[in-house]
Amino acid sequence: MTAHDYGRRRSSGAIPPTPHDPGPHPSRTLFRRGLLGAAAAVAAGALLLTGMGGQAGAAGTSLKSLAEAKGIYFGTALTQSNLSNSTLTAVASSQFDMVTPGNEMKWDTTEPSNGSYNFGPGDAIVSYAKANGMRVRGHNLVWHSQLPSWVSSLPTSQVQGAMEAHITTEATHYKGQVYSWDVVNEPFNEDGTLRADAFYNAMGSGYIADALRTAHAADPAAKLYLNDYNIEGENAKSDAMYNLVASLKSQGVPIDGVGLESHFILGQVPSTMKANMQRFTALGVNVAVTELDDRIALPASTANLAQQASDYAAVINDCLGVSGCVGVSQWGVGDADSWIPGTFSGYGAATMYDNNYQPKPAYNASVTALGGSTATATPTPSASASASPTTGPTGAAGSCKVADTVNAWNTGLTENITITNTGSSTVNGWSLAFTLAPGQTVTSAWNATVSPSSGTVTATNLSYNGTLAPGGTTQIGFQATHTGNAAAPASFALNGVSCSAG
Ligand code: 9MR
Repeated sequence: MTAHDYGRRRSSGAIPPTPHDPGPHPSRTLFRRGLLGAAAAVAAGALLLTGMGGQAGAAGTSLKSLAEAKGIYFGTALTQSNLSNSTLTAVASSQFDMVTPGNEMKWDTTEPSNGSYNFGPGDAIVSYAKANGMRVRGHNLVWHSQLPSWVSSLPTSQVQGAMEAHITTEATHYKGQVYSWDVVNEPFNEDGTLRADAFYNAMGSGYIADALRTAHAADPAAKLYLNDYNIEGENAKSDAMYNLVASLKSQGVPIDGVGLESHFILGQVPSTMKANMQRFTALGVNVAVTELDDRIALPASTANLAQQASDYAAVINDCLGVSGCVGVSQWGVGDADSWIPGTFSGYGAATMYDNNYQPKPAYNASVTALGGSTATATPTPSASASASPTTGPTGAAGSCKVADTVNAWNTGLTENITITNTGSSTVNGWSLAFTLAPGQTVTSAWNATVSPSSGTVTATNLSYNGTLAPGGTTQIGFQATHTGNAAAPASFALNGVSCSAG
């Protein structure tokens, strides 16, 4: 297996008939119900979340709050070294509610020599997740890669014992702390045969059922997954996974879900992804998009970023369209921490956030797919620079309207502002002027720059939300301290034209 296999386009030939949509999956219904309270809690906790967020971190438009309102989660992968990057973690904690450790729970880290365990790095990820109200996808227990050489050097008669001990020890250590486990990772070759790795060579195909049973015994509450790449659409490899899951279910082996890694190449999200997910859920298991990214041949053009936005929206819509798709996780937070450039020479820009952790068009498209609203964004290859205002709305006063909401606590507040162009001309670059109540001082803002920090201030568009078509809206916000007066501004003016309220 080479890294270049990830996201390889598969032929859609020789596809078996797709089972019908199974309708609402019981576990999904339960999940949705269980989250109603959680979604309300997130809304109530808006101040906290925006305080940690910074850019594009408004709770009202965060990926996680929108996802939770739809009954799914939105996750990311984090490595231990990511935790010391405060720009990265500000985005992670404000936007995502599920964490997959990038490397810290893999065998080479957790049991580098036989019987000698190291859970420190994995524990650090779990602590971060807990501190930020996020759940954890345990990743992973059994995998041919990042496997210490002592395992593959064992006599075949000792591999089963080593595998069971590893699973039992790790799953027991994290019992009650992980939402799910990728129990077996990437078991298949591209043609749908099982990989002849140390586990298969020692135990044959039965190692998979044995691993699942062992994990279930150690942590009966964890959702147990098989995870693989190039099984997103219908093809020989996903057929093999389908047949394996059907067989495991018929034998009563504990399996709860299938993870579709989803390392895509730009423009190649399979058209059969939704139907493929539906056939898995019809077997009585959940599915999840576990490692989403969408790589682009660099440099990424405006058109590439627009295509990536459409790819992200397609994946999210596919998940939302399948009862039993429990969530979507991106592999990494932003382009700067993505594995892609290090593995696929000449490729990158594979995530929703650019190298400076500014949201890209794929972020806006994801928000929209989740039912939120963002700017009428013009995709741009460089999402970090501010554009300067150029022309304002033509026409008289009343060609803009502004709705704002203040959430205040004793010494602080957050304010979310929705700007709508009610005129008949496109606004290309805008600044919104308003006066803060005495004692209010802006400490951070999202989707706009705000300056100065008190008195009469101006919020200016960023590069990705400067264009407002007629009827178009954009949402911005800021966090401020106050000294007792948390009142909203009395009026707003867009490019010098005063706006109506609403
Ligand atoms: O993101 C991980 C990267 O840091 C490692 O170098 C790499 C080594 O295999 O594994 C990456 O994560 C992989 C994940 O565990 C399984 N699916 C593919 C991911 C990307 O390689």
